[in-house]
Amino acid sequence: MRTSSVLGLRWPIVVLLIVLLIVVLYIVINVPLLRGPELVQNGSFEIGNAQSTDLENVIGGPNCKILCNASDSVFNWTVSGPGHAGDLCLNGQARDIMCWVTDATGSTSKVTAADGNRLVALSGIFGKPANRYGSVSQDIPTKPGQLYELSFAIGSTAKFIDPTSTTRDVEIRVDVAGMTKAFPAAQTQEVSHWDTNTMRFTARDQVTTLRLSGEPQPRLGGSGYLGIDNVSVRRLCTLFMVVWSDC
Ligand SMILES: [Ca+2]
Repeated sequence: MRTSSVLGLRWPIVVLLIVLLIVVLYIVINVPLLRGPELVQNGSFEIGNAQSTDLENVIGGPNCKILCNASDSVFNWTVSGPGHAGDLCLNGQARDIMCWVTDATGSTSKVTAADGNRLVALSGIFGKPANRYGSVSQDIPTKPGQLYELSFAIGSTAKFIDPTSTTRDVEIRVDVAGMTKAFPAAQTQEVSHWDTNTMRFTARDQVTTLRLSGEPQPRLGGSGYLGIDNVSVRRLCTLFMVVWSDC
């Protein structure tokens, strides 16, 4: 008895190949792709006024510029924070809300940048509780309904633990497009350790505010150095969307 065949293949094998082809095609057209320009300006914190000013001085050695609340030293970013209790800049704003490391390569702290030669330590330079760490935020252009991917690096270290704290468990909280998500800093034995984290969000407005804040992990209440660098937001499209909607 003869068995039906296509190109010499038995029908069950032909059906299996067709199913596999459909599955592969489905996966390929639905794989998310990063598209379009970088939407975060100065995401690596490389650009700004790195000189000492009347308000904000650069401390040599760690090469840290001590920022006041609402400082304009780091271009494109809005910086804020409560700083240290009772410690104010000459303009009356909170002092040491965070530390902008202006030359990581030459820093005596040996904390390196994740990208380039500069980074921000949301913890500031003088030890303080993590509930007084700073935030960086930026408005980025978005399209309502469009999917985006945020990526950023969190820096941690085995050094610089606040002596008044018994733990170093800190995190960066992201607030974007109505979403909030916390990313713990890694425990490390290294002097300078970076982890890249990603998060996807769907824009609701034509301008989306991205905010990254240093804070203690809720149950642990830690303290210590908390770095941030290399912040990026790109549009995210599937191949299907690229072909059919020019995403
Ligand atoms: Ca950088």
